[in-house]
Amino acid sequence: MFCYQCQETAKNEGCTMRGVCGKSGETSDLQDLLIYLLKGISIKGEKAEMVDRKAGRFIAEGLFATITNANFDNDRFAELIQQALKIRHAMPMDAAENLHDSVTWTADGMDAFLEKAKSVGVLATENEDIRSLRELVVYGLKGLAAYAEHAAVLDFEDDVLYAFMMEALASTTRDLSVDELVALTMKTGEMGVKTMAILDQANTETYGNPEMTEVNIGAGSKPGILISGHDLKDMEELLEQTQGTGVDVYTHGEMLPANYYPAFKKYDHFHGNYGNAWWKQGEEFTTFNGPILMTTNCIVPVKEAYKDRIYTTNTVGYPGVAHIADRPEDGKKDFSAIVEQAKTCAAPVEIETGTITGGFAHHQVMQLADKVVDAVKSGAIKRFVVMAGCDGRHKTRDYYKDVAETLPKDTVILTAGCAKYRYNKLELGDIGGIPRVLDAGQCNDSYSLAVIAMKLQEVFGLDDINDLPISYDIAWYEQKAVIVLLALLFLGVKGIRLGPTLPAFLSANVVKVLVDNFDIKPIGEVEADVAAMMEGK
Ligand code: FS2
Ligand code: SF4
Repeated sequence: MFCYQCQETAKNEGCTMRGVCGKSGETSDLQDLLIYLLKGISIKGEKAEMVDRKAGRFIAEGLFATITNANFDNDRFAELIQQALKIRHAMPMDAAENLHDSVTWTADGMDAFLEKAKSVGVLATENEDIRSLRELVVYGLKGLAAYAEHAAVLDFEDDVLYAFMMEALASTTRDLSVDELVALTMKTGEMGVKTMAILDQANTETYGNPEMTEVNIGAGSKPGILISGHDLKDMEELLEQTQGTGVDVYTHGEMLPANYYPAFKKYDHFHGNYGNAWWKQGEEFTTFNGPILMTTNCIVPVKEAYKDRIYTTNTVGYPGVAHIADRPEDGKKDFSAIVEQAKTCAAPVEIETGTITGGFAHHQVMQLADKVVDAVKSGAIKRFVVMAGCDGRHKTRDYYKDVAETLPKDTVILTAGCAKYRYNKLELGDIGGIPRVLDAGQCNDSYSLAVIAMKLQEVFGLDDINDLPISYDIAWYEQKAVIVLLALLFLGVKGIRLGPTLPAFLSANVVKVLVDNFDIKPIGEVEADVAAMMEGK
C-alpha cells in the first residue's frame, strides 16, 4: 500500500504498512484499484455523446467511498470493483488502438484484484511533480464527489459535474504537462465552487435556511440515537421514524449543524449535540450508551464497547458492523432496527452541559448584514478570520484553539467544518450582539463563507476579494478540505495559512507553484501568526 491522502499520513510522508487511520494495506490497495477503474469508466464516458448519469453517479459514489475514514470493508470494495467492471463493460466505445489499460483490464475475485492493485496505485506515476498534481486533482475530486453525492441524494444533480469528474479522471491517465495539470487543478476548484453552490441550494431548498440556534450539549433522561456524518436526508428520515417512540436523537461531529435547520428544529425529541469532532468518537460513543448511525465519513476503528450498537449506511462500511440498506426507489430507509435497539439502551452519560450557538450560514449572516457592516465601519470589528476546515488527533491542532483565544476581542471567527470543536465551547463573547464565532455549518457549508466574503466585497465596493479585512487560517485533514481549498484558490483568495502541516502529497515544486501564485503558507507560532493576520499578512 501507499497512501498519503490525509493530513495524518505517517511521518507526513505516506502510510506504507497500515494507515494511521486504521486502514489495512488490502483496503488501501482495493481503493487504488477502484479509482483506477473509475478512470477507465471516465475515459469511455467522456467520449459519449451524452453524459451517462448512471456512470457519473457511480463514479461519485466510488470516489466518496475512498475518502479517509469512510469505508474499511474489503468485501464492499470488491463489490464496487465488480460493479465498476460491469458499468464500464456496458458503456459503448468505438474500437480503437492503444486503449488505456484502465479501459480494458478485467478479472474476477479478490486475489486478482489485489494482484492488479499493486501496479496501479499512487506510486505508479514516477515523476514526483506529475504524481503530486494528479493526486491533488484526484483528492479534490473525492471531495467534490462527496458534495455532489449529498446534493444528488436530495435530487439535485447536474450532469456538468459528472462530465467534469470524467474529464478530470481521464486526464490523469494522460501525459499532461505540469502547466496543463495546474490548469486542471484550477478547473477542479471552479467545479468545486459549482458543486458546493448546488449542494447549498439542495440543502436550503429542502430543509430551509439555517438560522441562529442555541444547541443543547447536555444529555436527557431518555435513551437516544446518535447520528454522525453529513447526510441530511438520513437525519430527516431518522427524526421521522423516532417521533413518538420515546427515543431522543442527538447529533455527533459534523451532524451538529442539522440543529440549525428549521425542518429539523420542529422535532421535540431532537435533543441536541453530544460530544465533539470525529476523532473523539471512541470515548464518546462508549458513554453515549445508545445506537450510533454513521451516515458518511468519519468512522474510526470500532471499539468492542459499542460494536453491537453502531450502524453504517450509504458509502460507509466497517467489517462486522450492521449496514442499513439504501432507500428503495421513491421509498425511505428503514431505521427500525436502530430504533428498537435504542429502546433497550440506557440514556447517555452526560459528559458536558450548556449550549453552543451556530447557524450562521450566508442567509442568516446577510440578515445581520447591516449590523456587521456598521461594526466594520465603526471599527468595532477589525478583522474576520476564517478558521474553517477539519479537526484531527494531532496535539499540534491546539494551535487553532490558541489562535482563537489570542485573537483580539475585535475580531470575528468565521468557521465551517469540524475544526470548530477546537474553540466553539470557549467563552469568546460577542461584538455588539454578533457572536465572535460564527459557525456556518458542516465542511459542506464552506460555500457560505465564500458567499459572505463576496457579499462583503460588494458592500464595501472592493475590486479584489483580498482587500477585505479577512484572513484565512485553515485546518485540513481529509479530501473534502482539499476541494474547499481548491475552491478558495479558484475564487482568487490569497495568503491562506494551511495547517497543521502542508499536505505530504504536494511535492516541493508544487508547493512552490502554490506559494508563488497564491502566497499559501504553513501555520507558524500562534502569537506571530495572529500579529501577522492583524496586519493583513
Ligand atoms: Fe471534518 Fe474535515 Fe466534514 Fe471531514 S471538516 S474532517 O473534511 O468531512 O468532516
Ligand atoms: Fe494514511 Fe491517511 Fe491514507 Fe489513512 S487515509 S492510510 S492515515 S494517508
